[in-house]
Amino acid sequence: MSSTLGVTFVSFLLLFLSAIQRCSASITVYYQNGQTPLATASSTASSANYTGPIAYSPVVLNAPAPPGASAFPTNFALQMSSPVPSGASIPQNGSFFGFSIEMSVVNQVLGKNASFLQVPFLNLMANIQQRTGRINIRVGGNTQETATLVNSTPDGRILEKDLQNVSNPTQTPPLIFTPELLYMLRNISSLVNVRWYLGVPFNDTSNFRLAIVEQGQRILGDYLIGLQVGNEPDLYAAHGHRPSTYSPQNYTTEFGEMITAMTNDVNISPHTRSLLIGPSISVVWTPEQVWNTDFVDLYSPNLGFLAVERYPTDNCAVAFPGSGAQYNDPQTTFPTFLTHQSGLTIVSEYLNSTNFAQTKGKELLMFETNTASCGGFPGISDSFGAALWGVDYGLQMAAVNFSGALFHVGGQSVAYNPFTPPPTNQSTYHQWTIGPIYYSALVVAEALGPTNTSQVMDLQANNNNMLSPAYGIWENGNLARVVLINFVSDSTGASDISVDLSLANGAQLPGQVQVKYLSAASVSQKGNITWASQTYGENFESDGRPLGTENIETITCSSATGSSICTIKVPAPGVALVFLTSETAAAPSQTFSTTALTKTRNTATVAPSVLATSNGHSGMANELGSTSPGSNKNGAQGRGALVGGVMAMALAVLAGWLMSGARF
Ligand SMILES: *[C@@H]1O[C@H](CO)[C@@H](O)[C@H](O)[C@H]1NC(C)=O
Ligand SMILES: *[C@@H]1O[C@H](CO)[C@@H](O)[C@H](O)[C@H]1NC(C)=O
Ligand SMILES: *[C@@H]1O[C@H](CO)[C@@H](O)[C@H](O)[C@H]1NC(C)=O
Ligand SMILES: *[C@@H]1O[C@H](CO)[C@@H](O)[C@H](O)[C@H]1NC(C)=O
Ligand SMILES: *[C@@H]1O[C@H](CO)[C@@H](O)[C@H](O)[C@H]1NC(C)=O
Ligand SMILES: *[C@@H]1O[C@H](CO)[C@@H](O)[C@H](O)[C@H]1NC(C)=O
Ligand SMILES: *[C@@H]1O[C@H](CO)[C@@H](O)[C@H](O)[C@H]1NC(C)=O
Ligand SMILES: *[C@@H]1O[C@H](CO)[C@@H](O)[C@H](O)[C@H]1NC(C)=O
Ligand SMILES: *[C@@H]1O[C@H](CO)[C@@H](O)[C@H](O)[C@H]1NC(C)=O
Ligand SMILES: *[C@@H]1O[C@H](CO)[C@@H](O)[C@H](O)[C@H]1NC(C)=O
Ligand SMILES: *[C@@H]1O[C@H](CO)[C@@H](O)[C@H](O)[C@H]1NC(C)=O
Ligand SMILES: CC(=O)N[C@H]1CO[C@H](CO)[C@@H](O)[C@@H]1O
Repeated sequence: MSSTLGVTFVSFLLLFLSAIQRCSASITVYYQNGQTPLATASSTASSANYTGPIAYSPVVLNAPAPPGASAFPTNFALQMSSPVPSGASIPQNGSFFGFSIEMSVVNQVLGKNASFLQVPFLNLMANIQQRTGRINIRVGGNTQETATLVNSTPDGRILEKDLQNVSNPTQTPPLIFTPELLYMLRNISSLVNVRWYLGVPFNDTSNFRLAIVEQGQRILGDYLIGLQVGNEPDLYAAHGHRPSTYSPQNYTTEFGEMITAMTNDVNISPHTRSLLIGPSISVVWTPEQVWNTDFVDLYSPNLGFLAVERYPTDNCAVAFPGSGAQYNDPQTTFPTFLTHQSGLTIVSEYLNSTNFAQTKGKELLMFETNTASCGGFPGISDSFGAALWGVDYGLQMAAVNFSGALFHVGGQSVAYNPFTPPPTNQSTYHQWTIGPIYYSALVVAEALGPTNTSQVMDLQANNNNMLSPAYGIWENGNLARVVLINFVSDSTGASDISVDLSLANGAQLPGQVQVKYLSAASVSQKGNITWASQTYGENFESDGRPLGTENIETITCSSATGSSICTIKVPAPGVALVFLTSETAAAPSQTFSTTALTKTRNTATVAPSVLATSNGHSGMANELGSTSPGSNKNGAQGRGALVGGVMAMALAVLAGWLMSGARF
């Protein structure tokens, strides 16, 4: 980064600090995924004196001490099978790792309306599309249940919250939204290949509001891939949405009522009726309790996907003081995320269900997840440790036959967002904040790749040491990549691991392999995470494009003993993605070679190449631009010609997404 940007950034910081000082001391928490009965809607940030939005909390925790050499062997061998070993997962789609966006914040995250899209969001999705061909996103959450599609809103916005009419203990405000919201999703899909899951309101089974289904079908067409019926129905009773006796059988019965209502609606096609998703339960019921109501056999033709939702822990005691929730201390909770055990524990309750789904010919999705419900933990959810956790947990879900996982985006009042737009009234001088989970998404996207054939297996590496997990990825039936994770934080280098990779049965690794690293100095670091040396910076620094030059390392393997061994180092902390085939050299990346222009000062640039290759076509040049001011490779100062599809994006840009840091 140039010093100019440094100076500019200091001025951002000053503005930000003064903005914080003007902020009120309490933060209203409306967008949470509340996992427990909740009593109040307000809270203060947990950090001692910080009162700004939780999404930008400055809390930094202490990294756990390294375990020491006896507990953590740092040099180990990993011998793998070249053909797919038994126990590997079902073939996974490249789009396995997706996002869930709370319905109430789509007008912050996606755009203001169908012609004013958030360019940083488009860029973030384009980065992933490069690697996987497509991205699956769910729009929904607690706020979907009472949402109502209306023709227009009084002030012309696409989405409004009726804060006066909060009627339940989760403090979830009813939403009204217009068809423009769906056009906005459709317009996004014409620029980047995002497919959408929507939620159907389920608060009122005597009067289903199916307009979102009718309009979703009409407006989104093939970009509509699923319709969630009921969000965490096992919490309905606790949240006062159903009587306390509400049971899995009641849910199954109501699901059938929904199908009947859809069948009776001439505006809903049989195909659309086959996209339903359930039971999306949290932790109060077990999946088996629902399966045992015959849910899947009864509704099989209508079930597009099966789903569950899960957060490993919660921060409800802080988000909702007085709720009676147990307080989880962030510092003592931090190590529970810095271990392979976290993912293993979460998936353990679903192993029977992923098997069950296979026997029924269905795919099981983790429909909403993240580090911790009720906003996550500042210091954990926004740290590099969460990026490592997201990679391990994401791959673990893939390894045990989940078919997709959606990481939740909750807005300014949560710490776990993969990406956060600036507060609305700071959008003229602040950019987006890219969180650790977005980096996890990039790593998992590249680990799985775009072929939809990747089979994943937990290699139980290092004698199944919980601090150094590894996964093998077989593509088209052959070992293609290995992911090595080091959860330990140790700046001395003493806990860096060194892994001797080799193939079983006399098969030979190539003479050299390529490696991409996910890095930061410590598991507690916030911001400046790098993936193959590129970063999205710190709070408020990103327009959605990676900064810096991509660096893929080449490791020469040794064949001294007759069988080739590739020794891969993984720093403590870090992740290494090792590409074992020559096809690797084309490791996906993205070129932003041209710049869409606008007259507006500080306008985000867009990548015409993204448009040119949108909707599933990857394979761009293996070169990345830089967004640093002064670099004309990719800066916003260009006056490039507008060609073809660029026009569409230019409209979005002209509509005025402002970013700082670029100069004219
Ligand atoms: C931005 O909006 C918030 C919430 O409405 C307010 O508390 C804060 O003072 C505003 N900040 C600025 C810089 O206007
Ligand atoms: C933070 O708040 C505590 C009281 O809660 C106070 O004692 C301390 O001085 C404050 N620190 C700063 C830096 O303002
Ligand atoms: C879309 O939103 C932008 C920004 O708020 C606004 O200027 C524009 O008028 C809106 N367009 C429509 C068609 O509502
Ligand atoms: C369901 O939500 C809608 C919209 O908020 C509301 O009008 C309706 O009264 C609710 N129905 C029930 C049974 O809660
Ligand atoms: C749940 O099912 C029981 C048994 O069929 C029934 O008596 C009860 O009314 C149902 N409750 C709801 C909320 O549908
Ligand atoms: C697995 O799920 C099926 C279907 O619900 C159930 O019948 C079976 O008992 C479960 N097995 C275990 C070990 O939980
Ligand atoms: C995942 O599915 C594959 C294919 O059916 C199976 O071999 C493997 O054992 C399953 N893994 C788990 C953890 O259930
Ligand atoms: C994965 O892709 C296949 C088509 O290639 C599709 O049928 C399936 O539904 C996809 N699964 C998910 C979870 O997107
Ligand atoms: C992968 O699956 C998606 C659906 O999930 C499909 O759209 C895409 O064409 C598939 N890609 C390949 C290479 O088969
Ligand atoms: C992030 O990187 C910038 C630019 O290199 C540097 O000024 C800043 O101190 C870094 N912050 C952290 C937390 O490493
Ligand atoms: C976006 O949606 C609007 C409908 O609101 C449509 O008129 C317009 O053509 C779309 N724009 C693009 C770029 O697809
Ligand atoms: C739909 C609804 O319940 N609207 C109510 C929202 O709250 C205001 C103020 O209390 C009432 O006047 C509305 O009737």
